Amino acid sequence: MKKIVILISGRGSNMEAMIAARDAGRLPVDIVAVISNRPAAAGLETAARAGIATHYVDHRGFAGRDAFDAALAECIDGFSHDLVVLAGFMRILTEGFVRHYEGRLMNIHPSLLPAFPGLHTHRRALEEGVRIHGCTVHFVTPTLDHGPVIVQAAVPVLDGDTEDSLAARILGQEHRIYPQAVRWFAEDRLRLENGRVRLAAEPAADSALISPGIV
Ligand code: NHR
Ligand code: GAR
Repeated sequence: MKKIVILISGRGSNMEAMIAARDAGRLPVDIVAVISNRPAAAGLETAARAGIATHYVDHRGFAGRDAFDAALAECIDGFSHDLVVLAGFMRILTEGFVRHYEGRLMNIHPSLLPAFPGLHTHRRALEEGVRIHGCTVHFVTPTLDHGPVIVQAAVPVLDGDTEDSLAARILGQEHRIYPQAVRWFAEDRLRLENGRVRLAAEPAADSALISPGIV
């Protein structure tokens, strides 16, 4: 079973969706740790209540991004793991950090990338008057919010929407697609080819029952 470390900064509802999916048998992973850059993140308590190891590495205690990222990597690498999942993690990561986890670092971003990289995506979508908005799970690369797309979900922007109503509609989709993307990783079905993510077909249900040479 693959092991994952989840990085959060706040509420942690995407983390909770993964815990729920794991508990329901829909996400075959060990969640070995939840780490926050904010000591007061509500998600740390949720994770601890679920019996998961929690840590924080407070970015305010470091002179710069390199020093923070080094301490964060040390904390992460203290746990044996296969994948690092950014779930509402709010610090931009240095190139060195990202390279260290290349191909095993995922993020969920609250827009249909490449539209609206960066912060305040719902406000900007409303300002631009787009009719379709959404969320994207991608592998993280050094260029912010530009890594290969794994899966996206779209929602309509409705008349009268506010930042909050739009965020809530999209969050419902985040909770659906992020556990799905992590499940594909856990099943070894994601491959990078020429900078694009390929999803391998689901193995046939009975393939594990047939051993080569035994008929
Ligand atoms: N790091 C790299 N190198 N590449 C990515 O694609 C990353 C990343 C770090 C985080 C998540 C991202 C998002 O989904 C993410 C993707 C934070 C900021 C930001 O501006 C922007 C995008 C994302 C996360 N953070 C401010 C900073 O100075 C702090 C903001 C705050 O603390 O509230 O780091 O949107
Ligand atoms: C989510 O909408 C996530 O996509 C977004 O923050 C929210 C976190 O919610 N991420 C970013 O904006 C990253 N910069 P959660 O803590 O309840 O999962």
